[in-house]
Amino acid sequence: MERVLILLVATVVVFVAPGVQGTAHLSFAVNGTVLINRTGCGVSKFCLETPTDCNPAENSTCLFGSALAGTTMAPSGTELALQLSGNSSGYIALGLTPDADQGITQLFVCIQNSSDNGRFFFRTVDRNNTSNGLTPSETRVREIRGTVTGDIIRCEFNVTNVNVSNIRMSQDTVRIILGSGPLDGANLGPFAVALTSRPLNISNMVDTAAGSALQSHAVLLLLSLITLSVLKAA
Ligand SMILES: *[C@@H]1O[C@H](CO)[C@@H](O)[C@H](O)[C@H]1NC(C)=O
Ligand SMILES: *[C@@H]1O[C@H](CO)[C@@H](O)[C@H](O)[C@H]1NC(C)=O
Ligand SMILES: *[C@@H]1O[C@H](CO)[C@@H](O)[C@H](O)[C@H]1NC(C)=O
Ligand SMILES: *[C@@H]1O[C@H](CO)[C@@H](O)[C@H](O)[C@H]1NC(C)=O
Ligand SMILES: *[C@@H]1O[C@H](CO)[C@@H](O)[C@H](O)[C@H]1NC(C)=O
Ligand SMILES: *[C@@H]1O[C@H](CO)[C@@H](O)[C@H](O)[C@H]1NC(C)=O
Ligand SMILES: *[C@@H]1O[C@H](CO)[C@@H](O)[C@H](O)[C@H]1NC(C)=O
Ligand SMILES: *[C@@H]1O[C@H](CO)[C@@H](O)[C@H](O)[C@H]1NC(C)=O
Ligand SMILES: *[C@@H]1O[C@H](CO)[C@@H](O)[C@H](O)[C@H]1NC(C)=O
Ligand SMILES: CC(=O)N[C@H]1CO[C@H](CO)[C@@H](O)[C@@H]1O
Repeated sequence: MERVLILLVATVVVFVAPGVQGTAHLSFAVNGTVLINRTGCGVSKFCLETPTDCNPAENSTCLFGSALAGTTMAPSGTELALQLSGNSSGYIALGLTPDADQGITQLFVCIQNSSDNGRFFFRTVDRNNTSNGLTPSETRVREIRGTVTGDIIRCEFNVTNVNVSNIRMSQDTVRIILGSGPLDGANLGPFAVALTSRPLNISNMVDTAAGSALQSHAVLLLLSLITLSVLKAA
């Protein structure tokens, strides 16, 4: 009986996650297609990239990350759709942290195993701000998709239960960190931060934490009112 169950489970895992490895807190999408581009940047999703404004769909040197916040607030918090694309013979990673210099960063890591034909796999780790040490975390991640083409790693995934409260209480602002590192055998080598975003509102990634989009709407309204009155006066 047990053997049958194990076989069944193994079959399901192989069916759901062809070519990828995972642990219990990770679940992979059936469809491995990964399309990452700038469509919606600054409008529906927040984008962070180096070199400035590079498009991961067009330039393989582009290290790119994006975050899109769901409109419905689940009881456990906002659901984020995250994307990551970059060139590395080891791994690229996107981190969420309230403060890049303090506490802990939740890192989502997309990896290619170059000693196994660039096989894609995925991990979650916590990065210690001070020591830069990486320890495995149990952060739940859903709908993971990943591909490796040459040294270009592309992945996207959904984080359900973004818990920044275990980093610093009662804060709904978050910074996104992008970076990369090598794979040392079975372990992640040191993480090198490439860039860090401004503070973002976690339930609305496109706005800054201070709600500047609201302000810019107000400014636009004001400008159109001024324009109208100038036109009327003329
Ligand atoms: C996978 O997703 C792509 C892009 O959304 C779509 O064109 C394709 O039909 C999907 N394939 C399967 C098997 O669902
Ligand atoms: C851009 O990416 C989105 C998914 O994030 C996809 O639906 C769309 O087809 C892509 N556009 C192009 C031109 O590849
Ligand atoms: C890709 O990015 C590199 C580095 O910024 C730049 O030199 C190159 O012109 C870009 N290529 C394209 C096709 O945009
Ligand atoms: C990609 O990274 C590798 C090292 O991992 C480097 O040799 C190569 O030049 C890079 N390619 C591009 C297009 O940046
Ligand atoms: C991933 O999260 C985004 C943003 O919350 C949501 O719109 C999308 O439906 C989610 N995708 C899946 C497959 O659940
Ligand atoms: C982070 O690393 C420092 C220095 O190694 C250590 O003292 C501290 O306990 C670590 N913090 C956490 C939260 O693991
Ligand atoms: C968030 O993390 C804290 C500390 O690890 C934990 O006590 C709390 O239950 C977590 N919240 C959720 C919604 O998972
Ligand atoms: C990478 O692939 C090699 C060869 O298959 C394997 O021995 C090693 O354990 C893999 N590394 C990881 C982190 O899975
Ligand atoms: C974050 O965005 C949400 C949804 O748009 C909004 O209700 C909230 O007031 C914002 N928080 C801050 C600190 O701007
Ligand atoms: C320099 C710095 O901000 N260190 C912080 C790193 O994170 C630990 C644990 O969260 C804090 O206690 C330190 O103050």
